[in-house]
Amino acid sequence: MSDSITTTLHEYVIMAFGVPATPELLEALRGLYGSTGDYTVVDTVVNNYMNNQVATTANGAYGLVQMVAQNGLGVTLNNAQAMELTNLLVANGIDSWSKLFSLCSGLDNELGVTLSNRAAAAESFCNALDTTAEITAYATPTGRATVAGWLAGVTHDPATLARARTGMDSTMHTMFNPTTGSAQDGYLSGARVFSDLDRDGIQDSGEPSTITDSAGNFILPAGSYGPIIATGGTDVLTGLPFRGAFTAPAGSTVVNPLTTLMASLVEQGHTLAEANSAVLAALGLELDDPTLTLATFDPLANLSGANAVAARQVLAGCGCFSQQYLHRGRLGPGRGQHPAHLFPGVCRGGGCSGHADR
Ligand SMILES: [Ca+2]
Ligand SMILES: [Ca+2]
Repeated sequence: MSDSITTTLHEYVIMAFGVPATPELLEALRGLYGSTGDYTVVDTVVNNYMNNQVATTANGAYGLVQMVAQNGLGVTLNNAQAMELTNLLVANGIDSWSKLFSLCSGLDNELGVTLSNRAAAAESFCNALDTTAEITAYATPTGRATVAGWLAGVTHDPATLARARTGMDSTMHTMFNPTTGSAQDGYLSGARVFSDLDRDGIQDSGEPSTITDSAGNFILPAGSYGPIIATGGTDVLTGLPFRGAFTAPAGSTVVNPLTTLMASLVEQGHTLAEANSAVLAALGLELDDPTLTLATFDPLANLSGANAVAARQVLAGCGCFSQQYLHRGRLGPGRGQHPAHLFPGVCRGGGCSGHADR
């Protein structure tokens, strides 16, 4: 169910906890609302909970104001600012936690949009949290920290909400399970693979990383829910060093030139399904198995059997992009290239057929 009450309750839970409500918590809060038809009981719960936290939080009340601003609005306040804001709020009659929550919930500026976008992402998460395994994983400290990081990536920018919602079930799977996959031009051995949690194209400290084995396989730990980037290593088909960088949308099980195109589209706010269709259409490809996408289809593993034709077509597409763009550095992460600009003419006409059998 999506209505203004649900949205408001999600906003309140985000401000208090920094993570989405579980279906169970949301239902409990809706029950409190339903018992009165207004927020009086919910407000009492909010005030009791937050007042209990004051004693246990560093910096007391203004430490909690800092937390609410960070969790809900994405605003970082230093101690002095938090103290000043707290005094200002109280001086203006915002003298209870429920009044503060209500004030934040009603903001109609960028900060308010951040909070409502986070509530929308939280609602998607809450709706997708529907198996015992997911609920159990979310109840662990690591699970909650992972999801808090995911939610903190949502701002007033609608693209951040679209990205957070993209493939919610597979996003959730990646949050709570290791990601296994393979890096490929030919398979890339000894390549560095990392999860770009903050999506800046650079491997930062704290971002999970690993090195591919001799067959190009990698395992990233649970919580690696950002785009996957592979650099370096050796192409085991040619024996040549790989000097480029490939990217794949979060949750992918392959990283290759075509996932790089998909990742670029997803980064612009397209869904995984849209990105998959766009790349397939641009290259005139069709996957025989409709449950697969380019983010999960391993062409090198399908060179014989039912998917052989598709596999050869995908490799042909990979080869074309490798040759014409990636190796010239025109499609590196952070280059800001729109894949649509790269599509016309590629893989049509001369110069490409030779890659089909590589
Ligand atoms: Ca689920
Ligand atoms: Ca990064």
